[in-house]
Amino acid sequence: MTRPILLVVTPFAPDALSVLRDDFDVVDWRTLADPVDFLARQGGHVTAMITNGMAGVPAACRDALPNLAVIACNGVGYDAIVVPWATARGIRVTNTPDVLSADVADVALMLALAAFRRLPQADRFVREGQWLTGPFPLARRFWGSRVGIVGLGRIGRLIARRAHAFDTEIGYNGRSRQDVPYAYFADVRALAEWADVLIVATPGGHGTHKLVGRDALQALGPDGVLVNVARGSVVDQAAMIDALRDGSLGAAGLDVFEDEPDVPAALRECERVVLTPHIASATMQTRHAMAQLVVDNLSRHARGLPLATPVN
Ligand code: 8YV
Repeated sequence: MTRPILLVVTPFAPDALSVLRDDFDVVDWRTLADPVDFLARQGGHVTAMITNGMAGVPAACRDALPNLAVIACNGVGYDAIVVPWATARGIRVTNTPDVLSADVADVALMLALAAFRRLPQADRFVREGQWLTGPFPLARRFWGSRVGIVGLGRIGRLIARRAHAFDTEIGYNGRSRQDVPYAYFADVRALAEWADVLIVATPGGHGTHKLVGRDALQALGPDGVLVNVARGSVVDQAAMIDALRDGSLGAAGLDVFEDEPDVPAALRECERVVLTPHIASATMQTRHAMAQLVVDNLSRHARGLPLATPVN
């Protein structure tokens, strides 16, 4: 009997994959010599897929996998997966919430602190021997600042908790007011106007596309700092580059970008930004927990058990 195929679209921990070989033949989409030929010959045997929230389901696969039954997203964000499309075809979608929230919150604070205190510039200053010629210029302090969080979900709440420990004032924007002791702003621009640092922690996708636009960036102002640990799509990247260039935005700490891993030269060359390569969840412990959750969901699906973290 032909075994069901698990199609792996994005990088995934090899040891976690080996567990899934009990239930599936595993095929790595990225190493297929002839994907069109694979889909024509074997597409009907693919019942499961591992992808992430940026890659989603490859366009070539969309009408070529008639028996696809489950898509496991290795990440909390599933913006590139068209969930209504999956639901209409009876395809289950799962993600990896909670296990990564604290790591992402850590990186949000790390980027905020690094941008305020100019950590990369200070590091270069020492390495390049510039310290011998005089002291490093004074920076702005982070503690006591006003922290505006865009999206007070699981990750946003942990960012707030960490920011609180730095004696900051906390405000947030989201679809609705929550029962929390932080100031609510129904409008992102108003939050940006109030805040010293705007931390973006909202899901990506259509609903939040360029939610932080030119007006919000201008409102944040020449001393303002933007931090993004969500998705590049949530911020108007071109407007952000303009504002950093002309000084109408003070600084930025960015883990995510519009077209990653392609980061525009204007950002790579900008002195006012701290850049990290989408590493917010990238610790050994968290990536292990995420992989376990993906495996758990797929194993449960293969056995007809309720999914651990269903999206639809
Ligand atoms: C991962 C992420 O980098 O969870 C998310 O939405 O963007 C990150 O945790 C990504 O999913 C890696 O597969």
